Amino acid sequence: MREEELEGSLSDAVGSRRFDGVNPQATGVLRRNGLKAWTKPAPSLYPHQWSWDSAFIALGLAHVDNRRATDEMESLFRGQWSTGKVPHIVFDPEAPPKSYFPDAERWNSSALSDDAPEGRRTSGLCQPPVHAIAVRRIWQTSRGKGEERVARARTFLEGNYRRLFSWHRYLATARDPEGSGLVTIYHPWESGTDNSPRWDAVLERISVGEVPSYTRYDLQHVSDPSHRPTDSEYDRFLWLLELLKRARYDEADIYERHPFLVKDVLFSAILVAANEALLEISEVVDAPEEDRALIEAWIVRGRGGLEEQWDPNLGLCLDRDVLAGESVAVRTIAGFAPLIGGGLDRHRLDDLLGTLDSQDFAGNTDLRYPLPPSTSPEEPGFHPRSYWRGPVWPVANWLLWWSLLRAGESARAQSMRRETLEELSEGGFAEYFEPFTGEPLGSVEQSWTAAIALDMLAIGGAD
Ligand code: 9WN
Repeated sequence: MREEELEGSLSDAVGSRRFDGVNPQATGVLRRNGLKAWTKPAPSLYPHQWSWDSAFIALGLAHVDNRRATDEMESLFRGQWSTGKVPHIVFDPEAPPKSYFPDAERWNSSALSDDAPEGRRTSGLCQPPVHAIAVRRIWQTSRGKGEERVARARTFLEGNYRRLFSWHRYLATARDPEGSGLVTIYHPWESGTDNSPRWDAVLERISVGEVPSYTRYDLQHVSDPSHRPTDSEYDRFLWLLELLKRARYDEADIYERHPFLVKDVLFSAILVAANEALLEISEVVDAPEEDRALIEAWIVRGRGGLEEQWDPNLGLCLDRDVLAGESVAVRTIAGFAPLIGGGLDRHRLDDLLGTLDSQDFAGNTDLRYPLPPSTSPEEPGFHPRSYWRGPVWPVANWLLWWSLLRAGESARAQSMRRETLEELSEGGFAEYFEPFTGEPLGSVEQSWTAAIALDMLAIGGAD
């Protein structure tokens, strides 16, 4: 199904009987996590504004409160760097002290870089660019809701188009000097799948130098430390941060000497899908023809880059370790990147669906629900309770569900939607779930879990 048809089903949004209770509960989570103009990803574990969380949150809010959805995005964009980079965290100066580490002081980005924004403290990294997809959803949900609301949405699009364009241009240039169509990340936090075994080999190669002492606060907010990355993973995360600071967050400097440079296929595929959304937005705002030509070229280049990383043996797309000059052969949900990037021929689509339905992922017979674990249970690095090493993440289900819809795979999409909503009805809006038992893990009341449920409910389907 193409996005326009999907949009058609938005306006008829038939709330499903079976999941009647989910909508008010999800709305309640977003209300409770909401601050004045933006929403915390979780009640206490994440007290600042996170980039891709905010985009998903806006996508969900678009169905219940358009004004809050636009505020969410505008507030995040106030943290945008002059290079176009949208930082992965915009810090809340009013967050309780000692509630999250690394904090604004540790990043120290405004003192180290002239590119950092004025009046806002941010991290120096970025996260996958879901933003244009959310902005398009805000536009779509305004349709048919009266002239005033459409006019407001159009003004919002006009006011934010340039920000989105410069964000995507930054990713297509500073993060892809090779012109490969694939985005280079500098840190596992940029991938959004922080401790995934995708990064193990690259991280192992790095010798960790002296890291100024630190205290982790994240472990206070989960019921069991095994849900979160280990201390040794944190030492590596913090060491990479020190190196980025030494480079004063300068892209050329980082590219020359940083030990973690990886072409992330999931990030790159999200950029392709976001560029499709940006193309539609560019039409609404009547952007210059040369912008549109560039966006179209980024889409083609991005899809080409993903195809280059296809691994026929695993039936998945693989990240590329730039420094080692090789692909990272680990089976994780990131391997479905080409499905998210879209525009596939039947043959490649069937390859991916075959892998999705296999014992490696959603076809694994021991699963509580037929939903893809973040890492394949067949991988040596798999761990069913540890964060991105195995648990099922509803937000990843959303990405696959939405991509299946766009690919015209409505039966599979329906199943992904139904099973996700079942899992949430049973376990609440947890950050992630144990794949074999459905036990909720990580933070409770995670905002993006609630947000994707709202989007799935609004788009509807036969339950
Ligand atoms: C580090 C906020 C973020 C998500 C990431 C998820 C986790 C942070 C952390 O939480 O990362 O950025 O402290 O673990 O991995 O995807 O954006 O929900």
